[in-house]
Amino acid sequence: MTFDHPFEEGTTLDRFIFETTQAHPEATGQFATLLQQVSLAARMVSSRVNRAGLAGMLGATGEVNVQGEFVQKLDEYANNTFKKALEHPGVVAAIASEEDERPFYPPDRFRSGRYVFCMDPLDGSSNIDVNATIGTIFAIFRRRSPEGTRAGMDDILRSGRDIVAAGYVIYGSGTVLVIAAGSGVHGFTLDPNVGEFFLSHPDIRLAPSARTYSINEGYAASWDPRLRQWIEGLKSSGDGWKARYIGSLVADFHRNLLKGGIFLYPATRSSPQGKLRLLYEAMPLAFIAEAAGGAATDGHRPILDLEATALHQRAPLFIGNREEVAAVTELLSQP
Ligand code: AHM
Ligand code: MG
Repeated sequence: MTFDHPFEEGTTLDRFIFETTQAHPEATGQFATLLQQVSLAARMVSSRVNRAGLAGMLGATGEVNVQGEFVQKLDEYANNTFKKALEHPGVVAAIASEEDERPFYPPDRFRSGRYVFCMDPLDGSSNIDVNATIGTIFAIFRRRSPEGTRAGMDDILRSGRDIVAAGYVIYGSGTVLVIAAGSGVHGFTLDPNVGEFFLSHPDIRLAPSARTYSINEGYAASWDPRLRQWIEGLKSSGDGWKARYIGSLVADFHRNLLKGGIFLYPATRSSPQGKLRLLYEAMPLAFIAEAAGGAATDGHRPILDLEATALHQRAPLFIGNREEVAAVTELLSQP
């Protein structure tokens, strides 16, 4: 999707969606509705994340909270909220979620729409208890089977090149929604008083050079020795490299996207395929990285060239500035 005039800061997400989809007369409105529902779910999760400490205290005893609802774990809440927002308007055919073993299909009373939504509803779950930044990551595919019929695995297990849009929401000191839908990468910040996202980061391009590396160095002993050497090289280069690792992929990626950097989650001895999931962590962020002028590989091939063969498949991930991603990939691809 492209548009022929730049958006100004302060444009609402709603207006952005309206203008970008209106430029496509063939659009049915499903994509616009899908994004609006994503925005709604993100605002609901954001609100819950901000109250989590309180809700958690009351919920720890298995009590009901002040609203009389049973307190759910935040990741379950996020999972259910996104599914609830997306199941009824006739825009999705299937939802694949990190939280669900099997895909979710909209109940028969709703129309099965055009898009497949793959998500990690609350990434960085180990950060929940300590109030550090967490987020939602998603990729959107167009289904292969006809609309109105029940979708199947064939609609979900796809090549990263089939992604039509991807995005993430970070719930940090502010809530930011970043979206790539074919017209560049744009970031919107939630104004909690208005309850709307406003364009705050138009046309994000990766900073031209990287000086931040993000990797869990606690596992260094079990990395490929060539990777260990490469990281040691950065540290001893005197070029001003900094290590930054939040332990929330979405937050580490966001920082590197805005400031320049490389995030690495390599294979380790105990996880030969790394830890991160291909369909709803690596692929969407790879789509965004490429759209912002960066790159992402599994150490051998571009992430977007991979084909998912299982819902919860893992892949090593090297993502960020092109030059650094290319250097690591070249290194690891050697026999
Ligand atoms: P999650 O989806 O269960 O939260 O796990 C994925 C998270 C990523 O956000 C993060 O990059 C990674 O796990 C951190 O793992 P580690 O603690 O092994 O460094
Ligand atoms: Mg995750």
